[in-house]
Amino acid sequence: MRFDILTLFPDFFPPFLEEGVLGRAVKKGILNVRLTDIRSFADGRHKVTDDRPYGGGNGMVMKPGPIYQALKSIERTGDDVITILLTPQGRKFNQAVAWDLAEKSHIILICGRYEGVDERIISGHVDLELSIGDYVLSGGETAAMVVVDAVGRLVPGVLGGEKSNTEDSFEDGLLEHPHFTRPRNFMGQDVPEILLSGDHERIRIWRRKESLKRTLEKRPDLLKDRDLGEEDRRLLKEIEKLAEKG
Ligand code: 6GU
Repeated sequence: MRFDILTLFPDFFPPFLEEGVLGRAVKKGILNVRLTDIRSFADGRHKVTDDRPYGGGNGMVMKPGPIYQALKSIERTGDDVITILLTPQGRKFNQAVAWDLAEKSHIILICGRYEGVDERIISGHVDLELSIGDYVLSGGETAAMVVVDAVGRLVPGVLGGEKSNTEDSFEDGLLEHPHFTRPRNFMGQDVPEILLSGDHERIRIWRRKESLKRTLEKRPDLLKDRDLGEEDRRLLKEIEKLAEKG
């Protein structure tokens, strides 16, 4: 999969693209990430990329010209290309959006700055506006990293021999069960006995129940309007009974 990132701050990205799971996928060529400095497409000696808003007001607006020229410089590969603007006004990014994007052959990410991008870029040259949450970032760069990470790891081969992503939090709409590793006793706290039992079926059920319990406690919104299977409904009843007893 190819990503093109259009940004005023290309230097933010290399360390992020060199480490860990993504770094390995980039080295292997499974992910191809290119950086384009929007400023290099600005005119004049001063390479100005923003300007005051028509109509007055605070803040600067990213000029359409440099972004347009930067977009034009990108060779489109494959027939499934999407151009995305990272902006707090966009559709909220989540795991379902990540899966949709993982189907694309080529994703072009434009990093906006908070004050905004000239509307004619959005209306004429952007397929999708994405936000990573309801808070304010000073630019779309960190959001672009979030999207490259979440989408990139869904591309076949990126996770390599490690566990598949199907067990991750959110993949089935629930939070993950707790995890433990050695030592068996840490500062007076023991690993739950059942995890040492070797009884895979009981462990599976215990994990599912913990997963439901956590989701109920921390993210009840994830359980709303969700069709649960018979086992999940039974486990939830048990959880509720335990809670009543206090
Ligand atoms: Cl994509 N950009 C900015 N500037 N702020 C954000 C955001 C994006 N998502 C949440 N806040």
